[in-house]
This record gives sequence, structure tokens and C-alpha cells, in this order.
Amino acid sequence: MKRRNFLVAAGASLLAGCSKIGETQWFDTLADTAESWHRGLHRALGGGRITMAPEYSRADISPFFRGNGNRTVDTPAYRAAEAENFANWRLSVSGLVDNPLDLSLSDIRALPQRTQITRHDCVEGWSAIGEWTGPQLSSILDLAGLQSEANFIVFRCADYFMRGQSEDSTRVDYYESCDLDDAAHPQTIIAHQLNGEPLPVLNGAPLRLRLERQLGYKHAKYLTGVEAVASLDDINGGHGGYWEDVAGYQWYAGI
Ligand SMILES: Nc1nc2c(c(=O)[nH]1)N[C@H]1C(S)=C(S)[C@@H](COP(=O)(O)O)O[C@H]1N2
Ligand SMILES: [Mo]
Repeated sequence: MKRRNFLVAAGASLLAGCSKIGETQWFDTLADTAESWHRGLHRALGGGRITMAPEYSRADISPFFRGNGNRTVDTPAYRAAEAENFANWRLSVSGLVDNPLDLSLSDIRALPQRTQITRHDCVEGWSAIGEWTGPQLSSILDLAGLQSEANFIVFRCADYFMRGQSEDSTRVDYYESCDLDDAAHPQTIIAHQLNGEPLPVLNGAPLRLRLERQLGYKHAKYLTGVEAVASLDDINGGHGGYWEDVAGYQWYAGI
């Protein structure tokens, strides 16, 4: 099954499961499977409604949206990109898709846009409210044609942290991931604007993920690629994200 419109397809297959085998048996079978399907199931059983993160009004916007983690990217390539106002920045869409894409910022701006005023919560104990604009991740995945083997979306970033002691230290790239349920969520967007202005370098210029039902570290900044994969096991440390790999943070960081 192609997941060209994968939200609808997922709903249809859940209904098909219901009518074929008894609802209880169906529930037990799915409840034993992966954590991600488990959560999807609970949402589906709740009347098929999607839980939305709270949205705020313009008056609630924080006067300054602080930067956290990396506040720029320490590479010659990024400095060059910044100097030309990110005119040649690309977002690659790769992995388990029918049509791999290489999107420019104008391609991204030409897609239908969503603007949302949401609260960002960082595990370090601060929050900020900002207005984010960008296309929904689902429209990008629909263009690329997600294949049925895909279970997760991995977000690749331009920045990195150095880990380990002085001369033994190694470069570890920042990355993140989510399941298809969150990838399909209406508030999951690839933002190129904060408060009506192009995304500042501090906050991930020129593109960053907004994954509104999860904590701050999931919102990957300095996005270079979106990759559909079947499993997270072979991606970097295998835990689905930079902080998950190096510090044992939860992969599903629900708020
Ligand atoms: N690429 C990248 N994305 C990242 C980080 C980072 O260091 N690098 N930090 C994360 C953390 S912990 C938080 S709280 C938010 C901070 O976003 P902000 O800099 O816009 O406040 O970005 C997240 N995404
Ligand atoms: Mo954070």
C-alpha cells in the first residue's frame, strides 16, 4: 500500500482490522506491538480525533525567543550559506520515498503554509511562545510519496557537538526523529519563519522542525534533510536522536 495520503490510509487500515477480527482480539494484538503503534491506536480509539497542542494569540508571544543548544553552526559551509542569506539552502527528502526531493527555500515557501502560535518547553526548565510558519511535513511527504515500509521520519541537521576529551573528541551530528503519527499531525511543520520574519540563526535558520506535542529537543534546527526509514536501530546511536543517544533522553518526549 502506498501512503500517498498516509493519514487517510492509516485510518482505513485500522477500520479494516476492526471488521475482520473481533475488536478485543485486534486490540490485544496491536497493544503488544511497538510503542509507536500503541500510541496511534489509543488516539484512533478515542474517536479518531487528533490531539492538538494549545495555540495562543499574538498578545502571548514572548518578546524574545531565546536560543538553546547550538545557536549557530560552526562550519565553513554554514557561514557561507549565512553570508548569502541561505539562497542555495536545500532540504533533501530521501529514504523510503517514491520521489526523492531536493527542495529550495522557494519550493518550501510555495507549498501551502501553516502559521501557529505555540509554547516551546525545554527540559532545562524554560518556555517561550512564538509564531511559526511553514509547510506541513505531511504535504512534503505526500509530494515525495512515502512507501509502505516507512515507519519513522529522521531529521538531519547541519550542526554537531564535540563529544569526549580534547584530542580524542569526535564530532557527533545533531538529529531527531518521529513516528508517522506525529509526521502526519497538522501542527508538525517545517518552519522558515518565526514571528513573521525569516528564522533567525539562533533559532535554526533557515529551516527547523516544529513538533508541537513534544519537548524542545525534538524540534530539530538547521534542517538539511528529511529521511523516511523503517527502523531507527541503524541510525547513529540507534535511539532516534542526539540527546536520546548521548544522554538517554526519552525518544517520545510528549508534553
Ligand atoms: N540542530 C539542533 N536542533 C536543536 C538543538 C540543537 O542544539 N541543534 N537544541 C534543541 C533544544 S534542547 C531546544 S530547547 C530547542 C531550542 O530551540 P531555540 O534555539 O529556537 O530556542 O532546539 C532543539 N533543537
Ligand atoms: Mo531543550
